[in-house]
Amino acid sequence: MANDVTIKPYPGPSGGWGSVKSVAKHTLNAGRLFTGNLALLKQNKPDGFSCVSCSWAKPDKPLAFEYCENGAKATAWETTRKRIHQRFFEAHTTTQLLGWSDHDLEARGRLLHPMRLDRVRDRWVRVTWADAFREIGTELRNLPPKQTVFYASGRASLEASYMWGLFARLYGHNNLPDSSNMCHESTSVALPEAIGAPVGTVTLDDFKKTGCILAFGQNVGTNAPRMLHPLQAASRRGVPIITFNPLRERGWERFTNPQAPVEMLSFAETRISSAYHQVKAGGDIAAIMGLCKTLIEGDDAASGRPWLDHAFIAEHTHGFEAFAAACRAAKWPDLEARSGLIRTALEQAAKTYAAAPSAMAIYGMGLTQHRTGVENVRMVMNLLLLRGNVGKPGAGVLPVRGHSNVQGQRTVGITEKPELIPLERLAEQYGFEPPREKGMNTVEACEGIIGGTVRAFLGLGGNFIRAVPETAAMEEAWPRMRLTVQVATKLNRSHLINGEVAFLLPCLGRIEVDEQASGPQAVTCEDTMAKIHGSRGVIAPAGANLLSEPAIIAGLAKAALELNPLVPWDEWVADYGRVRDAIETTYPDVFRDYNSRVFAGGFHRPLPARQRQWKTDTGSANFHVPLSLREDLATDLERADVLQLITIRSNDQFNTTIYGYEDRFRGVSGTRMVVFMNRHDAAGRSLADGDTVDMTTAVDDGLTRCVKGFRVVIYDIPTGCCAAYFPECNPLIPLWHHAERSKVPAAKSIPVLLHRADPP
Ligand SMILES: Nc1nc2c(c(=O)[nH]1)N[C@H]1C(S)=C(S)[C@@H](COP(=O)(O)OP(=O)(O)OC[C@H]3O[C@@H](n4cnc5c(=O)[nH]c(N)nc54)[C@H](O)[C@@H]3O)O[C@H]1N2
Ligand SMILES: Nc1nc2c(c(=O)[nH]1)N[C@H]1C(S)=C(S)[C@@H](COP(=O)(O)OP(=O)(O)OC[C@H]3O[C@@H](n4cnc5c(=O)[nH]c(N)nc54)[C@H](O)[C@@H]3O)O[C@H]1N2
Ligand SMILES: [Mo]
Repeated sequence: MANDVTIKPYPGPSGGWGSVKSVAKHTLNAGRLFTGNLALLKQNKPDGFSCVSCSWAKPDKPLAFEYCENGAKATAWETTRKRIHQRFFEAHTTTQLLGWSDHDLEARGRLLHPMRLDRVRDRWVRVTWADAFREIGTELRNLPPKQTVFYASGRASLEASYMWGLFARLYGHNNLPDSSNMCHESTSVALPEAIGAPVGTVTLDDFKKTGCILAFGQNVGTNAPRMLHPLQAASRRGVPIITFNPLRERGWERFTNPQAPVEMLSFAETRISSAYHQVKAGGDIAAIMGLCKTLIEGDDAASGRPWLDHAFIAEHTHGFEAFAAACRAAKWPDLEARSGLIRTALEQAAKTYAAAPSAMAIYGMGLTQHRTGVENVRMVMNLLLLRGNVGKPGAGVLPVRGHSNVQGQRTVGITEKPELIPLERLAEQYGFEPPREKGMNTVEACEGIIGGTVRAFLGLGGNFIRAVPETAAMEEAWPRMRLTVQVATKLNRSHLINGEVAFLLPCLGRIEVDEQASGPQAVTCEDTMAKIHGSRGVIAPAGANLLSEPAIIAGLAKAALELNPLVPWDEWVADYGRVRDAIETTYPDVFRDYNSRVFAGGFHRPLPARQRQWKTDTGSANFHVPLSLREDLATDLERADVLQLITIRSNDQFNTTIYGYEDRFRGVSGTRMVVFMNRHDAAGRSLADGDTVDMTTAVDDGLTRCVKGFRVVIYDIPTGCCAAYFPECNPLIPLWHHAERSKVPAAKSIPVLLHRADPP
């Protein structure tokens, strides 16, 4: 429950004593001070488990404590001693539970038994695994495969993900939306076009060699805190770190390493960013255009050292002239107005970048979750290409992925795009005719659910209904589906709104020992630097009746599909090494000698762009001219009373999992119902700090979208933007408000109107 509300600026650095206190609180809350701490010693270690929080890279030589504040919270949350017993569901109908907060639902603890929804009594009722599989199998056999959706949240291992994707295709569809569709899909569209690689090119080693770091739209202190270590080291070497973010995120400002006793005892802080530019939400194209214009015109005028890497541009790129012409033609007043930054600041940033022998660009949801998400990423690539900053030491692009294996799921087949799958090989390996039509991504699945063409939804983890846009219409349409099945560790809102026939299947978490016929199993994941490594559970399972994700997928598949001797589901479950062999057969180039290499330190997936080989349509790295400097032509953003709402994560959450009500770095404690606003925007609306407002979406499509009861917090944020937390604000996002082509919901630029709430 939310407790006393305090809102006051936080003076401390990221990390530091605040982080130590927070870890202690969450470990104690989970009742896990001892075993939880022991588990932490194995976190991100070669003989231990891979953190279940973010996808940040695991170093070759891990620290004694290779975890961060938020990784520790994720471990405490999964390894909690709290359990949801059957009597809980006897005592609560799902309708009653809909009134509970996200925090309170998950805080009840781990799910223990498979359950079927009793619609008459409106309650979850315990069933056997055999009955659950049989009944779901019967339903699936009666449904048209093309009208079913198999969602995956990005946590499942490579083994489970491969089996999930194969199950979908054997069943007969490519409807495999995943959390990446709400996240880095803009990257997955933009980077292949630009450099022929779907993922980032930077490795941890590049941090040690880089001459400059540019950071756009990522919140390191909360969402990838272990990146603060290489950033701290780079800053200490004098590497300029230039950050673009509407909010002054503490992680990009300063850091105290909580694992360095001298630093802690002396309260020493390291400055992280050397320059911080509070770009307007959606202003990055204009800002980067300003940098590129400075570089190109500086180079035009240079008599001595060139500003651009001409040899690289000539040998390796395509489209430079058109891009350079667009930059020269861009007008500074437009760039300033769109970015909210002044010319001299952009010129200075460009000069710092131009002086560095190498540079890397880091980015996150602040770029991908815009209508121009794909173009934003292309602009980052333009900037890097101008100075040959790909495929050389210390240089490259670093999209910071979200879930711990979200990148890997794509690598082994979780995608709705059949062209990304070696279908011929699958056909040969398993003797079947794989479906060849494009499947549904997340937005398309939502459209199908609302429109009634999707009849069944199976979710491998996640909290789909809470994470997607258009909450009201989704919650209204969801129960019209025939079948909904959720595989989960903890109770969430997606388990309270159900299809006609519904099952909730509890699984082991990655931290738990996974005992199968051949002994305890290990799984594998791919991190944000495309490194594939092993993970072994270390603590006892939360319950004796839990199954692993591979075992659940195999159970479902066997019940729903005709027997196929070429797909040895049982043998795979008995020994996950056999799944890895199968993955290697399907993807021999990526997973060569998989079983032997992955547990001997892991291996990087081959990325031709790292060697300056460009698998693009032109055979070169491609420049791209942005279509517009504007974020959004479809909505009324130009209206003076409209603000662009950025939805953000607090320091006490992992996506829809709300650990608590403490957003330390932003100084908010005891509540999540706040909207951060610029002083002038508040004054212009006769609002003051502490006032309560409702928000509605400022679009004209016949639907009213509203969220109520947000406390105004006057904050250091550019005018024209405001910020509030995800997922509380998801009811405001129209389903059609998404990035062009990648269809990532534009959660960082929702046009909203604020209204003073009526007095109670
Ligand atoms: N502890 C914790 N760790 C996590 C998660 C979590 O919820 N909690 N989630 C995981 C997942 S799935 C993901 S995808 C990642 C998300 O990690 P991030 O990519 O950091 O995502 P957000 O928290 O949404 O923060 C986006 C940042 O972009 C900024 N921003 C917003 N709009 C703009 C813009 O127009 N331009 C620029 N330049 N900046 C902008 C915001 O101020 C904010 O700092 O983290 C992963 N790690
Ligand atoms: N407005 C707005 N919306 C957003 C975003 C935003 O920034 N703003 N971000 C988007 C992004 S980047 C993402 S990735 C999505 C996240 O969307 P999802 O991935 O769907 O959501 P999560 O909150 O990560 O899922 C949490 C649930 O996963 C289950 N779970 C946890 N561990 C396991 C496990 O090991 N196995 C299984 N089977 N289940 C498990 C638990 O039951 C838990 O309740 O949200 C998106 N939505
Ligand atoms: Mo994400």
